[in-house]
Parts: sequence; structure tokens; C-alpha cells
Amino acid sequence: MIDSLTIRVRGGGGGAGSVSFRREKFVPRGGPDGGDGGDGGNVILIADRSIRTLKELGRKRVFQAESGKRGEGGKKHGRRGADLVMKVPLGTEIWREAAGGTRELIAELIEDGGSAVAARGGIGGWGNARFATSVQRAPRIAQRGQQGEGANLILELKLLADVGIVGLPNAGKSTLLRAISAARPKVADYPFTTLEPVLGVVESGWQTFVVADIPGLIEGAHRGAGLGLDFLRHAERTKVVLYLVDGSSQDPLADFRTVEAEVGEYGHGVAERRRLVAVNKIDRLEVVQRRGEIRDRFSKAGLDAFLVSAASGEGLDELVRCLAEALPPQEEKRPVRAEAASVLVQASASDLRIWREDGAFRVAEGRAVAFAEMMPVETDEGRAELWRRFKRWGVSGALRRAGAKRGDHVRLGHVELEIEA
Ligand SMILES: Nc1nc2c(ncn2[C@@H]2O[C@H](COP(=O)(O)OP(=O)(O)OP(=O)(O)O)[C@@H](O)[C@H]2O)c(=O)[nH]1
Ligand SMILES: [Mg+2]
Repeated sequence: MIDSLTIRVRGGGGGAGSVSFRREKFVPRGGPDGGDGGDGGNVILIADRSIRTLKELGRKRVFQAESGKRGEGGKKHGRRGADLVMKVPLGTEIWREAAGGTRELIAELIEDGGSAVAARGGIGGWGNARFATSVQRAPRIAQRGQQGEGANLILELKLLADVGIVGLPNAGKSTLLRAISAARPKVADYPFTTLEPVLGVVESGWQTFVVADIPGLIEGAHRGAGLGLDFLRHAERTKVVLYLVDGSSQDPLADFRTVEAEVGEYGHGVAERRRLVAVNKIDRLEVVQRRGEIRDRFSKAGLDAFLVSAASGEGLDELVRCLAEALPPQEEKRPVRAEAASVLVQASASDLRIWREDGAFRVAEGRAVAFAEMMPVETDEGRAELWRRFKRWGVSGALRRAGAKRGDHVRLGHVELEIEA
């Protein structure tokens, strides 16, 4: 069974750089001292063994990391935005929605503590202190912060069961799973209705766990009778085994012993799992009269049996609560904010590409695009500074070689400029 969830993630925006000048006595305007904006936080997914299903992420579907703070005067840099850390179950696959309805696998978190950056925060903008030169001593420009990366993610998890329901055919295992989860295994009044294990997610208060409805097993199953015992491998990794017996059978305790013996024959530690016993179908008339007697027989055998009806729902709340309690404790599971700053990879300058795009020249190169998007290109000073850097970085030369001349338009990310000189 696959648990799946579609969410929107966005890294925090970078903080804006500051325009500020030193204030000194008798100096009307000191040198530029505007600090840089802080980088935005990343959205990070981390695998945590205390989380069992994607349901535990809650109903929220949009996850945004904190933005970086603005730079300030006195060359004070803005604080970095906090990462938004989401805990997901072990085994979660992270897919990113791509153009044209396709999707790509970003990461598969298999180990406890393994993590992936789902969306990077934007870089903080430079303050005006960075733009001071011997020629321009009082720059009045600062960059805005870069936008955080955004993505639609599909999280997928192949579920592992926490609880396995075992019992004779027709005991009502599938009916029980239908009653306590949204799973819809087939139910019918004949043995071996269920041929493959079916998983359902059960919620009990703040706890969520996965229950497997396992096909019925009969005496001699370890020798291959009925469907055999192979499917008990699905119970090998469960933490609790629920033995379900039909209260309307001749001898419910003997039925339990039969199943117990088969589970013992199977081995692989399943018999050593924590176990709970439930007697089902207590709504049936013949069982109503025998309730006390059935309970006594089980308790004389040292078994504290739950009396339930998967059909009417009687006793199920308590059974589910006790199953949840029998599971190892789950820790805090909501997305948390972590102050731990992870290093942001700055775009490298090595991958400059230029091509024609309906009359304009499109420049693709991480640093140049980020720089242009963050510069105040609506001001003369901002544009002049941009072209000065582009000359130094070889972007202007590359444009010339690509055939771009004065008056031509150049596009970088969502910015469009005209070549002015
Ligand atoms: N009266 C009554 N009937 C029930 C109850 N639970 C299950 N049944 C009936 O018992 C029959 C068998 O139920 P299933 O849930 O298919 O039993 P199962 O244990 O999954 O059986 P297999 O898949 O064959 O192993 C069906 O006719 C159910 O309607 C109950 O609590 N009360
Ligand atoms: Mg069944």
C-alpha cells in the first residue's frame, strides 16, 4: 500500500541589502555602511523513525521556510532565515513535479536522520558598502534578496505494518480492518476471502499506525494447508500481533491455540511479538449469552481477551487505544523549525550560456542571473554597477561574441535589460 501526499514547498526569500551611510560628528555624510541581507532558510525533509505515515504531517499543504532579515547600517548583516525542517517516515520518496505533468525523483530517505533539501532559500542582497569603489564613494544602491526556490513535491511511502491481525479464516479480520481504518478489504462469509495482506492506517488520538489484515491460516498451515504461512512474513516487521478469534465458534480458546501454534511453527520472531487477543462477533445472539464464560476461559489461560464486534463497533475504541499503547512511543512529529543553518550552495560561474530568444539574448548562468534579479536595475546607478560586474565576469564579452550590440535586449531570469554602451 502506498501512502502519498502532495505539498508545496518554498525556501525563504533572501533579505534585502541596506543603503546606509556612516554618521560621524562634523562629517555630513560618511562612507557607505549598509550591510547585506541574510539568506533565506531552506525547506529540509528529514527521515525520522518515530514517524510512521505521511498522515502525521497534518493537514497543512504549504511549507515555507523563514526569510532572511534585511541588512542594516553599520555593516550589520541581516540574520539568516531559519530552515523549515519536516520530519517524514523512513523510506519516503520525494518527487518533484516537473513541466508537462512529469516528475523526477529528488531523493529517497532510507536511513534515520537522512535528509534532503527540498527547496533552497534565496541569497541575501548586498548592502551598499559592497558597491563602494575609488570612483563611486557614495553608492546609493543595494540589492534585493533573491526569491526562495519553490516546488510542488509528491511524497510517497510504501507502508510497513505496525500491527498484524492473524486468525482463522472467517474470524472477521477484514471486517475489523474496515471498521478501524479507511482500507476496504473484501469481506465474505466463506474462508480464504483475503488472499493478500491489506494495509490500513488507523488513527488513535494523535497517534497513527498501520495495521495489516493477513489472510486466514488454519491448522497444518506450516505444512502448506490452506494458503500456507508465507504471508506471515508481513508480520515479521510488525511490533504487535493481534490474534482475532470468532466468538461464535465451538471453542474460541482452542481456535486461538491453533493459530498460536501455527505462528510458533512459522518462527522468525513473530510469536515473540507483543500480542493482544480479541474475541469477535460478540453481537451474535449465541455469543451474547456466552460472554462471561468466554472471558473466564481466556483469563484462566492467562489471557486478557478483548470482547469486540467488528460489525457493530462495540469494544473497538478500547481495542484501538490498547493497540496504540502497545506500540513503541512516538515522539513529537509536527514540522519543527531548526536554527541549525545548513550551507547554501552559491551558484557557480562556470556554466555561461547565451542564446537567441524571440529577438532578445537570453543569458543563463547562475551567478549572473541571481545578480541581475537582485540588482535595482530600475536605477541608473544599479544598471551601471551591473554592467561593470558583467564586464569583469566576462558576460559582456560573451554577449558581444554572440552578436549582441548596443540597443539589443538581454534577458536574465525575469529581468530584461537593454545594452546601453
Ligand atoms: N455478526 C458478526 N459478523 C461478523 C463480524 N465480523 C465479521 N463478521 C462476518 O464474518 C464473515 C467473515 O468476515 P471476514 O472479515 O471476511 O473474515 P476474515 O477473517 O477476513 O476471513 P478470511 O479473509 O477468509 O480469512 C463475514 O460474513 C462477516 O460479515 C462481527 O463482529 N459480527
Ligand atoms: Mg479477510
